[in-house]
Amino acid sequence: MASLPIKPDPYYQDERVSGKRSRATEVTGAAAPVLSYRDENFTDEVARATQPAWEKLHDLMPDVEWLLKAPLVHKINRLKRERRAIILAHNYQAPEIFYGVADFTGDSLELARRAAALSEDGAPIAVMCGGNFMAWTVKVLAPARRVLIPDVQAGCSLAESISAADVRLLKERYLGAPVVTYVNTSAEVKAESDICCTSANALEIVVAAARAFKSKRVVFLPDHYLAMNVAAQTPIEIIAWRGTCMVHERFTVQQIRDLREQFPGVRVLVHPEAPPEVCAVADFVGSTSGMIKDVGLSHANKVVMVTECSMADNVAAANPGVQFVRPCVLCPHMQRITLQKILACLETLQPEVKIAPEVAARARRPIERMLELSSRFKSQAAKATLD
Ligand code: CIZ
Repeated sequence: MASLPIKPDPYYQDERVSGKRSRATEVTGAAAPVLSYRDENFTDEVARATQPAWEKLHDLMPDVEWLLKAPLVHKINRLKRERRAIILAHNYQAPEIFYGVADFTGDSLELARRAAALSEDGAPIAVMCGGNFMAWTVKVLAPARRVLIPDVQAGCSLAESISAADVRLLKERYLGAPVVTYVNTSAEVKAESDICCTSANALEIVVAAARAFKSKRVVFLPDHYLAMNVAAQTPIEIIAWRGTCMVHERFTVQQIRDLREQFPGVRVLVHPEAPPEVCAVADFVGSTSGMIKDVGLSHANKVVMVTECSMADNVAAANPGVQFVRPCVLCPHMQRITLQKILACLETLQPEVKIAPEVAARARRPIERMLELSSRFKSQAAKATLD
């Protein structure tokens, strides 16, 4: 695998911003304690309306935190209905957003698909709770819809590592090689790319792109570790960029060894944005959606989630009875999205995502190619299962 010079990542932060946590808590699934406290914000109506979310969240946060958050959840849900808005929340969003206000949850591919499939008349406004690149993707796929993002600064260290000019230079240098671009990029970078991929379909897309371009090599942008993890599974030469995810790059093999020693028999799930040596000691390597499926399919009763903290919390809440060990790292960008900002965004209908129409039109093609191919992979897999 060839790789290109390291670019400084302007978003790189240290422990003060991107906190590391490690917890081994069991989400019991027992009924949520009834909260008898009432004040002018936490009223009977709020308590009743937010009870379903509290049932999911009570093992993850203290009562006093919910008393402050539930009134906001209630206000957001009311305003959302009035505005006929939909709230999309990425798997990395905080549990009160994921379980409290989201209409759709999932990885960026699932959310983009959802947004594209919904009629713009029925849901003219989409609020994207996730990274700004996810909101750009929604806007690219549904240009007539008003797309809002509660905090435009919710970026991504991967997206910030590469510009459209970098991609143009790469295309000149590796003439004829298809450019496969991870979804964690700007619309401008996507516009220069041949096809997009997510962590759920990176290998299949690389293989399909090499075949379509009759090329023995593929330029894969911008995640260096994801590129290395793909390169380990195919003879295709991968030309990689030097971007990294500031969350997943921080996990180490030693950490996994220590966890295995502390929790014998634990099933270790690792995201492919983690370094290859960490992936090598995992029981399962996959995207956020892949991890969620693995928890259900493996029937493991002790699981280590090697990923972002909120993602691990959300999966734990959905799987009572499984003991989750969460040696997680907080994504400071995802943490920028808060209930207060979602409410403000619905009140003011700002900040709205705008993309120059010519950039959007060019960025749409590689995303649509990916969506088309990944539905083909899905139907082939379904057919293989039936056969
Ligand atoms: O595609 C996504 O949503 C990302 C960024 C990661 C994943 O594994 O789902």
